[in-house]
Amino acid sequence: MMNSQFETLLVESDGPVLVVTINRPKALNALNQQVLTELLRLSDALKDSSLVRAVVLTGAGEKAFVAGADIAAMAAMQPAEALGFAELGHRVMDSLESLPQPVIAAVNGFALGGGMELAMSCDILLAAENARFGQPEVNIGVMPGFGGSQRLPRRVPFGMAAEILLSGDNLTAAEALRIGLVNRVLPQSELLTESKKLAHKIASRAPVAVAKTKQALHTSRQGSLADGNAQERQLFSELFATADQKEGMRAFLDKRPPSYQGK
Ligand code: DAK
Repeated sequence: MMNSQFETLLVESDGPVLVVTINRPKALNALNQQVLTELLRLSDALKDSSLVRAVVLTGAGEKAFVAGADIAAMAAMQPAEALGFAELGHRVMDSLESLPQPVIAAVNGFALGGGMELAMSCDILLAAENARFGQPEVNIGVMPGFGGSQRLPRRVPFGMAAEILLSGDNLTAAEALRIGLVNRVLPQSELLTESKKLAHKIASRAPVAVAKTKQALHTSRQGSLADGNAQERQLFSELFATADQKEGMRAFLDKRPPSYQGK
């Protein structure tokens, strides 16, 4: 994954962990067409990468993760164009969510509107103390367009989602922790280190098992328990065709650490 392929993203490999930084600090990393297109391109490349085992997504600077969809770019849109923009946003969020690699959002400041939606398309959210979350779309005459009305009530209690979506108010990092939107709140100076540490831990586990677990986890938010369990049985059985299943269990029985190949 080369930095030179992107103008609005910084990508940096740390062994099996890829750190992706949205880099438009002058606009508080707001999501315009270019950022969205580049995120989609990155995600397409990642899904076939056997080198990257976990991803950390963050924003440039100490002020914002992503302050939203780009209001300047949206201001003059007519409905047809808005639909196209929302479709692009949805493709990006769906694509990140369905990556085989787990994605950790390291929320280093404002995560508003499209920024909160982007964070919610990641599997795990860690926040800096100065992080602020919100879906302020109703304040500017619109509603969430990148999945916020659907992903937020799947992550936090319905009434909390309703208040956040309908009031347009921001939440502090402590409030986001209390409602379970984020897993941990960390000093800004420790956010990236801790996010990478968790990513490295995940990257050390059996990769196919991690990917299938992520798939089952996301299925749990969609259909019935019976359908989810049917998928779980299927995915579980498929893992017994991997070398890593043999290795993981053999290593346990031999009392030594496993060495995984990702197949
Ligand atoms: N878009 C574009 N530019 C933004 C931006 C945004 N979302 N947020 C900040 N900026 C820009 C500011 O305009 C400013 O630019 P300059 O004036 O320097 O050129 C620069 O970033 C620094 O921001 P501030 O000067 O405002 O910084 P402050 O510290 O004073 O305030 C703030 C920080 C985050 C509280 C404030 O910038 C703010 O309120 N930003 C807007 C936050 C917001 O409302 N975000 C949600 C956007 S709406 C849809 C598709 C998508 C969506 C909806 C519908 N369809 C297609 C149907 C999604 C909507 C959203 O995400």
